[in-house]
Amino acid sequence: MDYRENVPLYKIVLAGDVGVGKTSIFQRYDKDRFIEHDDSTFGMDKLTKLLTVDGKQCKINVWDTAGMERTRSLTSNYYRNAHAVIFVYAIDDSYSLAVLHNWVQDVDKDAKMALKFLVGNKVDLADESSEVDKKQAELFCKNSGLHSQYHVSAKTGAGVKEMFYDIAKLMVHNTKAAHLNKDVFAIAENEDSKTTKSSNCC
Ligand SMILES: Nc1nc2c(ncn2[C@@H]2O[C@H](COP(=O)(O)OP(=O)(O)O)[C@@H](O)[C@H]2O)c(=O)[nH]1
Ligand SMILES: [Mg+2]
Repeated sequence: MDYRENVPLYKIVLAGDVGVGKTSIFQRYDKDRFIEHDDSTFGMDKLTKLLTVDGKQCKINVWDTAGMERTRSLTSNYYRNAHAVIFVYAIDDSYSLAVLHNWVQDVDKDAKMALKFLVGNKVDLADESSEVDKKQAELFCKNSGLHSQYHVSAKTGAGVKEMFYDIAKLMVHNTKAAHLNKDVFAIAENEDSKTTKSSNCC
């Protein structure tokens, strides 16, 4: 489908420390699979999905860091024109939540218009090794101006699809998001030939 058709496209980027599960969330959403791996440079790139939200079609363009956060080489281009940023921490690692304030600062600089979300990944480990309690996460959301929070497991798939759908729904109803669209269309057209792309309708 051509991006110039009248289907809004929303850029959603994943942010957060190495090892929290960004690539795994991306893959779970992309291909509904989980690949156990130890190599944190293992990374994906971008995907596009077509969704129908409240009877309206939209596309979401999800970006993964592809391991660039390891060398702190994430450029402002990564965040530029993002409609939404999902800050990921792992529920078994309280440090991964603590460091997110650095990421929020970058986003506030490079993607001022973006809506910000928090997601606690690895909820499948909640019984054995949960380190972050609900209150801590809530406080972080409040102090950092985040819109809302989710809990998911890339391993089991719990909550992943629902999170992206919910964010897409917020984008569809967010009038500010419409202003960014022209630029994101251009990015998507440029990237189209070299990205991981799938178009699944939910
Ligand atoms: N138990 C569990 N492990 C996960 C989950 N998501 C990712 N992992 C593991 O966490 C490690 C880091 O995942 P990765 O997706 O590479 O994180 P990234 O560096 O943020 O992209 C890998 O060993 C994954 O197998 C999850 O939901 N549950
Ligand atoms: Mg990764």
